[in-house]
Amino acid sequence: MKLMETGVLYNPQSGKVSGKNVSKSSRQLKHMEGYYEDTEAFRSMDPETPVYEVLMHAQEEGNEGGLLFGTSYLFPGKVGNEYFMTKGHFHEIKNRAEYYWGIQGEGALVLMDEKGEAKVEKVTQGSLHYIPGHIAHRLVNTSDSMLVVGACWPSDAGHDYGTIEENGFSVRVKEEDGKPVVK
Ligand code: M6P
Ligand code: ZN
Repeated sequence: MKLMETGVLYNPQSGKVSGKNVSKSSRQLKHMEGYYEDTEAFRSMDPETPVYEVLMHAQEEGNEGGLLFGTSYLFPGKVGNEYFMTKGHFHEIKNRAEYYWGIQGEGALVLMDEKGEAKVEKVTQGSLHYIPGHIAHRLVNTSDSMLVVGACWPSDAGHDYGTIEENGFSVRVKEEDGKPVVK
């Protein structure tokens, strides 16, 4: 029997996923209206400023039992004193869990349950983060270089952005005296 190529490549150093069934999405500041606390600082910035990009390998999107795989690239930057972050989400099918792992850079993973109780984990190269179901998750880049984080989650999990858009996370990660603080 001949060994088959999968047609997909993963570079563990850079997190790059390429080849078959791989797509890329980009978020700029203009996609994040209302997410940052300092609305004046937000308005003074170029709306085209890149905040993060996601490479995703989707062999079977939406299927119960399937898995999705991706890498998030979060640019360094701040809006006022609040670090660049992802939108963050609960899963649409609420009990669906997810793994995140640090590939490059330094940051924070904000986790919040449905009552608004938050927990923040430090993300570094090699750190592994298990995100149980019913927990909202957001990445924050607390460094001045790119934060690269891998992810694997159930194909049917879906993204509930609405709950976060309405209520936000109960904590924010900001820079104070040159260091990240959770407030
Ligand atoms: C990870 C996964 C994706 C998610 C992406 C960006 O790669 O959790 O499902 O879409 O991060 O995060 P968000 O959807 O919150 O903007
Ligand atoms: Zn998720």
